[in-house]
Amino acid sequence: MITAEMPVKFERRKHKDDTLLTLYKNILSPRMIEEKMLLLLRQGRIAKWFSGIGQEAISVGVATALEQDEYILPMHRNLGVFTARGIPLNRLFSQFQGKPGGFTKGRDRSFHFGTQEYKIVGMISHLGPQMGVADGIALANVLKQNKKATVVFTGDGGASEGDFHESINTAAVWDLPVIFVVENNGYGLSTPSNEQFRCKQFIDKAIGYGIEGVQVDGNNVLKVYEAVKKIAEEIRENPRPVLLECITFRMRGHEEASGTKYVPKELFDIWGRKDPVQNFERFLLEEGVLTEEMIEKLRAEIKADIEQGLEIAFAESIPNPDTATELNDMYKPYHNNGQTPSGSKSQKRLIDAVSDGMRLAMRKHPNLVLMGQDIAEYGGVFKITEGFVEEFGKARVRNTPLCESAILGAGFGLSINGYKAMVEMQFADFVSEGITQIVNNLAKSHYRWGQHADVVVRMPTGAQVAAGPFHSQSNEAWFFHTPGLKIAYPAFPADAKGLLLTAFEDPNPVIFFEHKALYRSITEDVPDEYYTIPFGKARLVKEGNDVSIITYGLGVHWALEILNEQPNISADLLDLRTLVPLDKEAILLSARKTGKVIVLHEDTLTGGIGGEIAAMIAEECFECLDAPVMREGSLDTPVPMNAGLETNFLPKARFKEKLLKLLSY
Ligand SMILES: Cc1ncc(C[n+]2csc(CCOP(=O)(O)OP(=O)(O)O)c2C)c(N)n1
Repeated sequence: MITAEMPVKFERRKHKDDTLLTLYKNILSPRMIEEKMLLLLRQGRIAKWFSGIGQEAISVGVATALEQDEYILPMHRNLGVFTARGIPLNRLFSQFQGKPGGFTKGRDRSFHFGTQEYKIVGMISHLGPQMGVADGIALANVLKQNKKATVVFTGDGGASEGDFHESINTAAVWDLPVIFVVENNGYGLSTPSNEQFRCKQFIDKAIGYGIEGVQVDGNNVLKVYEAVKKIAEEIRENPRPVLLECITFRMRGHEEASGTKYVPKELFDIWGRKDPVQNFERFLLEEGVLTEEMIEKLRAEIKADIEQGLEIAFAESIPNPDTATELNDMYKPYHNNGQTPSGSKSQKRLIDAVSDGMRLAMRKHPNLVLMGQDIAEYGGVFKITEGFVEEFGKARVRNTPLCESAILGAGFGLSINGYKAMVEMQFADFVSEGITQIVNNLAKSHYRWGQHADVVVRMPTGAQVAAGPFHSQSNEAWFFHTPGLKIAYPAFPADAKGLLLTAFEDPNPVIFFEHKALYRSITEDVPDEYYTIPFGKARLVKEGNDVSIITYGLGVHWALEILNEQPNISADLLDLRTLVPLDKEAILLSARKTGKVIVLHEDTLTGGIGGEIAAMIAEECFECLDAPVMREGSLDTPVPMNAGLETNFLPKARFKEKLLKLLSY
């Protein structure tokens, strides 16, 4: 095991001068930028800084060893990745300052950005989710058979997150060519290693995943470079993940404002002697590769570059915020008018329509990959993908290990690398295991750095199946409240097929709800051909004058049942079909016509979508209302299993009462 006491030892081997000088230049640059940043910080000219001083050999060794078009997923101490990839400094500095010349239009901070141009996918603050994204990027490379490696970084602290386990395990099972670089720097914020993990070293963890683990001196740029070069060469040819542990030390605080009081002073002395830049410089001088004059010249060049970059970035003005641009940038532009199918139709249950839609989508989009637990030979727990492996093969119809976060992350990674992904949640309830990937990665990336997430998350949802609190939840409101997602929730088989095909065409993330109680209970004629139904267009299932019932999913069928029982009620029954985008126009049109509105949903009442719709109606057409907008939803409890309790929980009976109350208002 490499320890703090061991000196940094370089071996020349067969490295050419050019290689050594490139490494030197690449490692000197981030050090000099950081020194400048610390100065600017003290002058109050920049706000926050996460320092990678002392760890530069890792970023630089990795980025220099890889091919320029291989994806790197760095973290917050990897400035050297960005500089070694050749990003112009003015753009980096603009990014650090939240200026438009950066990569996020001022929307995200220092290293929180990606760029397809430089094949870098920057982090989200949550750290671990990066690793699942790397899996997806690597999977796309495997499917393209392009012999590319991918590198993702994590700190030792981040490695305590479940994502570390999920992603490495998935990469192992799928033989994905990913190098998981663990920067073991002794601390996660203030928490020392012995309070973070119990193993002696991270390469021991590799054994548990059945993969190779390699440990290197993370302060030795040559060792990191050699290790990455060798591993990358191997895994390009023979795809598999490798865990690369780099032993290093964080020479400054977690971020500059947080200080280093909790770190014993002697550690700084020991590691100060192992400085990755000075030691490498000394070695190159001894080898005669570098001279003092060359160092001076190079330093002057880098300094001039930094000054020039800063000048441009500081001079850049920040335009006034434009609300329309902010909102428009939430999604990659996509428009769909839908088609009216004219060919043959066959009777289909909702489940058959979903299956049919997915099969047609797989035929239409050769870059669409399906992922989910037990979806391959077994056909999924609802048998929706039965027979898919035979037609599309196992590469595109993938059983996943039991891990939602890594797979949702992989969906995003596939999208970054040119694919479309479908992730099936075995039950919508289980999405909570992968929530960060949806609400922080899929939903936010287009707004943050212009990267769309072409991922459909299929969600078998809902109650009335006596399945208890963890197989029955309605959780659409979790996503409704998250800008950046689209949400479809069909109530009929033909809608399910058309909306699903739209979801696969749309390059944005779509959360697609399928009600389990409707899977096999509703049958109708469904067009056999390929067709799409535009999002954001509600459907008037019944037309009337006295009241508007606004609902979706199972609620549509409850309302229909009651209206069929009571033909004297003249109601508009509006099935929203998609919750995001929401068909405001149709809602308001109906509300204005009838003057009485009730919103019904299966989800629990408090904080449900009904509240939003009721508020919108109150705000926009108060004058045309003859009664307060009413809502009915499930009780504010978990979904109980016992059928009697479940019926009591669900809003159907209460809805009927409330509807009659509203009519008599
Ligand atoms: C999910 C999550 N929890 C907590 C944090 C706050 N946080 C940011 S960095 C950090 C420590 C990370 O330590 P490590 O992964 O070892 O990286 P290092 O900072 O040492 O490079 C913590 C706790 C976070 N960003 N995300």
